[in-house]
Amino acid sequence: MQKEEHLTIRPIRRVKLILPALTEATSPYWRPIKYSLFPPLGLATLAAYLDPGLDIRIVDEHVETLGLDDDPDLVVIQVYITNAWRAYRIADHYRARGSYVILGGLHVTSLPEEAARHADTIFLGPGEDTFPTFLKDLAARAPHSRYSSPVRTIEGIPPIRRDLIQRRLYLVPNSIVVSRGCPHHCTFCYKDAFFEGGRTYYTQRVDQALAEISRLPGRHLYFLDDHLFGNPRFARDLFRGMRGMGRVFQGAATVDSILRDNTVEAAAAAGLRSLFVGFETLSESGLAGARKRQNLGRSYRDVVRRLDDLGIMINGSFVFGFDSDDKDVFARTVEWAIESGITTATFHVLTPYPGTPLFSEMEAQGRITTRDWDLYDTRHVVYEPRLLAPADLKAGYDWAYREFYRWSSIGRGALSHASMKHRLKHFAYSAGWKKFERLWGSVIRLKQLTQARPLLEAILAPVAGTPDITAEDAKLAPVLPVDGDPENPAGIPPSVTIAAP
Ligand code: B12
Ligand code: SF4
Repeated sequence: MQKEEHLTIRPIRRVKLILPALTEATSPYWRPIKYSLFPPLGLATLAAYLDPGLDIRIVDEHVETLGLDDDPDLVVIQVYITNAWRAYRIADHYRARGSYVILGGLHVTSLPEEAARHADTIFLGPGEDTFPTFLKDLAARAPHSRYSSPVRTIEGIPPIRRDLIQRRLYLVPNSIVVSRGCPHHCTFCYKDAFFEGGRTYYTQRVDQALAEISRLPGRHLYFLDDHLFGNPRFARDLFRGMRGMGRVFQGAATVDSILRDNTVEAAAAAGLRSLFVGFETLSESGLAGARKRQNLGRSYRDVVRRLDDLGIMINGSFVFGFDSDDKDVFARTVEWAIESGITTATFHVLTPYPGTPLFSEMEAQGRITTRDWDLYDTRHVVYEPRLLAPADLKAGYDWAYREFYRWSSIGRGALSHASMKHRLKHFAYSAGWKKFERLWGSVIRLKQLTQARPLLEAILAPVAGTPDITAEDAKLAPVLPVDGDPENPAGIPPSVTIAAP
């Protein structure tokens, strides 16, 4: 549908791209270091489509104050579920001042009608095709009120406008994504709703990904891909290309992709030093209910051992509140994580995001207890659990964090590794992440995160004997066939993943 009020659109000279802060920013859960990790990569990706001659600003409200008394001609706002209310308030404000306001991102895609009330134009799905189309329509003074992304590719996209990112405000300015989506379909995950109507998993070209990596200064990289090993051929070619670049990096992959072939060895040889792994639950029926087939029947012990042998630290993701979870789930999970030597753990309360199969199921069963999106942060209980009272689920979740990050637990976890160096790294990384909140707060206030980066790189230095597999090994690694998934013509093995970071 075309906008009726298009004649009132101002000529576009000043563009403001905003990542609003979640309401949590003022709550006791606020952890400054968590929100000073990564810059707004999605907005910097979109900025690359704007005429570089324009006055363009990216404002990330997590790390800087958002001034509201300016008059940009175009305001671009990224909406996650937890920042939705804040995003709408900012949008309403700028519309009242005559700016042309557009909203996009995950939450807009899940609930377009809700978002449309606060925007001149909304965007569903990824923006690499729709945003440039919109810019052309806007220049012709005929923008539509809604764009849905029909084309799914990130091949040949313009270089991300990293120059618009204030690197010194982030511990990890070198975040990067070389793929979009994931080959799997867990019922609680955002991704099928977000990528509906097109491919739900696709990668960059290897040469372009390597070019993007070589543009990044320094040593440390963080791949934010949902599943870095999602396409093993792509992953191994990428890691082969990265060898010799002197990088250390972190990323996320699934349980089965770690056990499947030697992609993980190729990654280690290229500089992988810590991996986010979506274990989610130790319960087979929990996994089956979440359609996390990729984890089913896999040995979590073998995953831990394999990563440990490669000197790769593990950030384990765990979800509480599946229908099979009872009061014992917290102690069972935390004990397993500590004694297995998981370096850092990310716990979540199961959260049914709108648009997901989990949300539809729960809604149909009348189990959704609130639609206050501020509470959909994986720390609050927003539905009626089966075998637990909501208060017990919340208390168990809080207990799990406290217990896992006790000094004694950190010590016990560290001691589970064979090498002294790995023990020390475990201790430093785990304690550094959770035990020095006030110190991080001061470093951030003094804008000294750049000084902390070498420390992070030192902790991520290789443990003795990181394997050095040859390019030939990587090429010959087996690629398992896939059972006729029409979304998976490249033969990507069925694997698992990752919930929210
Ligand atoms: C990095 C990250 C974070 C970082 C920082 C985010 C940042 N600075 O951007 C940190 C650690 C702070 C974080 C925190 C949280 N996160 Co987070 N995070 C991610 C992650 C892993 C990557 C985001 C990213 O950079 N993607 C790559 C870029 C290129 O894509 P993009 O940002 O989506 O942008 C594209 C499109 O969305 C679109 N687009 C976006 N905005 C707009 C606007 C317009 C106008 C247009 C045209 C297009 C458009 O165009 C872009 C290019 O295609 C995603 C998972 C994922 N794969 O996206 C989860 C994810 C976004 N996080 C999620 C959640 C739940 C959280 C937390 C609530 C979790 C928690 N318990 O702490 C918090 C709260 C965050 C908040 N501010 O509200 C969920 C969101 C679910 C939802 N329905 O909204 C996700 C999807 C993870 C998941 N699997 O569930 N997160
Ligand atoms: S494996 Fe992870 S990213 Fe993929 S669908 Fe499942 S939860 Fe989502």
